[in-house]
Amino acid sequence: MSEVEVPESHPRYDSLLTRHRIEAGVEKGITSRQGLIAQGRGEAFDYLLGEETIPSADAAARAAAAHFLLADHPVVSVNGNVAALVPQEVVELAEVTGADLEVNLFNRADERMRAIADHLRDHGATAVKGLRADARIPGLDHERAKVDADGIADADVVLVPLEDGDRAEALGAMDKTEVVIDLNPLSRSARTATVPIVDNVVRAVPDITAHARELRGAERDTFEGIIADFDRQAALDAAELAIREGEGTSPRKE
Ligand code: PTJ
Repeated sequence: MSEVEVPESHPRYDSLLTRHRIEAGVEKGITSRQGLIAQGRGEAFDYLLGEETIPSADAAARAAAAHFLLADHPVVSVNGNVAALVPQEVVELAEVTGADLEVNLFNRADERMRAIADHLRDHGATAVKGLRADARIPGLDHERAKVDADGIADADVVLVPLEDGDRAEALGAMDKTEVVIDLNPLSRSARTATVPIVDNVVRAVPDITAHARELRGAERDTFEGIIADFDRQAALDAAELAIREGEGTSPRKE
């Protein structure tokens, strides 16, 4: 037994653990109640994907790692769901790639911003941005526009997991390279991203880190080659096919 009262051999163990973490996040004031709804939506797509990283998502994670390692200033944007599901993993990704961590919320509240920053520090983060909010993303009229001048506003590459389409488009308009993790290949954020990773954050974030560890120290040409070879439309199409037809996925877990 671990965090949840079911054995790891249970066919729905990963899914139950993920649900439990989101519930615990809500109880701790880290995750919004809307985060529960987002989780349910993501879970449905993940079920259809076979709850595994399909090859096109792994290729996208590798391209994401190459972008991060080539960047002057990469930033990982963290919301309430990400903080609850993968706090340790985003800290590790930031460490391996030299990225900043910035809290950015759709349902922004000072208390929740601080709770998330503290939670990330409890998991080893040394610096967490987002609380200063001294810059704005142009063209957005909701709370997600609030960013740090020396964080997302200054970044050339931004990882935006579980994003809403508005900010994805606004960041794209600022000429930033956007890596999006979203289980829905039809979502506006996935369709806007430079690199859409159609996978669960619980698998995708460690996958980017693993690729970054392997690629660290490689020549610039290697990163540029991986980026040039990645076909974002093919990745979206492969994910949609996998969801519609179970193409390339393991039998779905009941
Ligand atoms: O913490 P906040 O205030 O910033 O709010 C965060 C949420 C997620 C509530 C907010 O951004 C939101 O409402 O998002 P949406 O519009 O519901 O979009 C969430 C997207 O993420 C959907 O396309 C889901 O399929 C997808 N998704 C949900 N869970 C996961 C996921 N994608 C990857 N991994 C997941 N675990």
